[in-house]
Amino acid sequence: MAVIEVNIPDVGTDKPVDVIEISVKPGDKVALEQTLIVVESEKATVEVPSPAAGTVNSIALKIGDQVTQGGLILLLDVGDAAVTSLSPAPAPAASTVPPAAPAQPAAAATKPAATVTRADSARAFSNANVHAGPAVRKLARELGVNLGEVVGSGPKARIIKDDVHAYVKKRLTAPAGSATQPDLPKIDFSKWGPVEEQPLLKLRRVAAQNLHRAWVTIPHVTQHDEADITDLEAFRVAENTRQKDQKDNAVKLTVLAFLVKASVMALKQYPKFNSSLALDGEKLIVKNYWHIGIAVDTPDGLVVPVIRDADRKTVSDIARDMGELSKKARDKKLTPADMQGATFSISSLGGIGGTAFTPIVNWPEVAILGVSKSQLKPVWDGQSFQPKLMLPLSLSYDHRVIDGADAARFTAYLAGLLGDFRRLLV
Ligand code: CAO
Repeated sequence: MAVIEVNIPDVGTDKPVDVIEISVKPGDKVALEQTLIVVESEKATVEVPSPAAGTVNSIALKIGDQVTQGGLILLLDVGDAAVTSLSPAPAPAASTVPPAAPAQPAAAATKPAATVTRADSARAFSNANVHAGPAVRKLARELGVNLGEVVGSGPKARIIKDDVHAYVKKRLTAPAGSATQPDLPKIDFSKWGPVEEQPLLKLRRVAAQNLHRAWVTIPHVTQHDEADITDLEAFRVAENTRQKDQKDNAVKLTVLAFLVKASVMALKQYPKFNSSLALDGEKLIVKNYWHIGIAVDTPDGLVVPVIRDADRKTVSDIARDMGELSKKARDKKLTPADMQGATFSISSLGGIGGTAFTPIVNWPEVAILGVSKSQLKPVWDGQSFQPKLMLPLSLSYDHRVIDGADAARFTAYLAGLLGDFRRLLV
């Protein structure tokens, strides 16, 4: 009987590496090249194969140990073999090997570590720097799972096979077309204090899904600008007073109604903002109708009813439509048809406050206008500062469709229209 020492081979670094898995136990019979342990450096996970067939006599390491080349791994009873000490050639962990990589040649006792595949090997994603053993890595490779997205439930957050299966199941059962949530660890908040669980209403869940999908699929940029609405506001207030004095059923002209009208004119001037990107990404569908979605805040969540054919309506018509739609929204009486077909949306927080925000584009639209609270500001007219009522505009857009310069032109044009509202009449 001959017992040999099996030592840590050259794993491509002089620094200590962590033992992250011990794949055998004393008494196990191992075959030539069967994995004995797995070590992990900053750059790669490396399986250390057995340099000979035999029976594990004793193991000199435990998980978490830091080891360097030459350190003892285990004693192996190899029967009548003549050798007394072997450093096996390391094999890269299964998942770090590109699928088409040729098999490594059989181990030689002091083979250099040229066979170690680094974490940056040619794969769409690398599973090298995750905490998982070879069997789990193999399973992940077979299923095409990016272990970086899997949360480990084993000791020290180690990924086990059940975690991979649970991840695949979750991906397969996600609603079609929904954006998948990254796999986040479940947190027990009650560890730190009392909590209560409140179920989310369907409306809020659907809105969350839509917002998430838009956020992850659209490269968003927000262009900020200001419009001088001093004259517009003076006109609006005077007109509301005049109408109220004249008729009982006068419609209140809102800032938002003027914004809808001005936006339609800007959309006509810059038609790309009134388009959708085809799913294949190869064409733009430019719409020759102007239906404007208005974000309405309700106790159950955000809804976006649509003012149809806003180009054919007066500011009073738009104000009336908006009043009816927001009432319907708050009374939960909106139908799906009321919320479909918008070509551009406006989200106004002006009645509440704030100086700017970044609205999320309401896919399949390509832009959305955010409006914050107007403020009286000193504006230099070339000779002196004048008090001007400035309205903050925040235009978020899909950068695949719209360039920054286009967005700056759009908001400047819009600000110009609001600054001289007579242009809305022509
Ligand atoms: N700056 C300053 N004041 C403004 C303003 C602005 N931009 N816009 C409105 N106001 C004032 C109005 O003058 C009005 O004041 P008075 O009551 O003194 O006349 C008050 O705010 C309410 O305005 P309004 O009745 O015209 O309503 P609105 O047009 O601001 O808003 C609606 C209507 C449906 C858009 C709004 O109720 C709403 O739901 N807003 C929230 C939308 C939202 O949640 N967006 C976020 C989406 S992203 O999460």
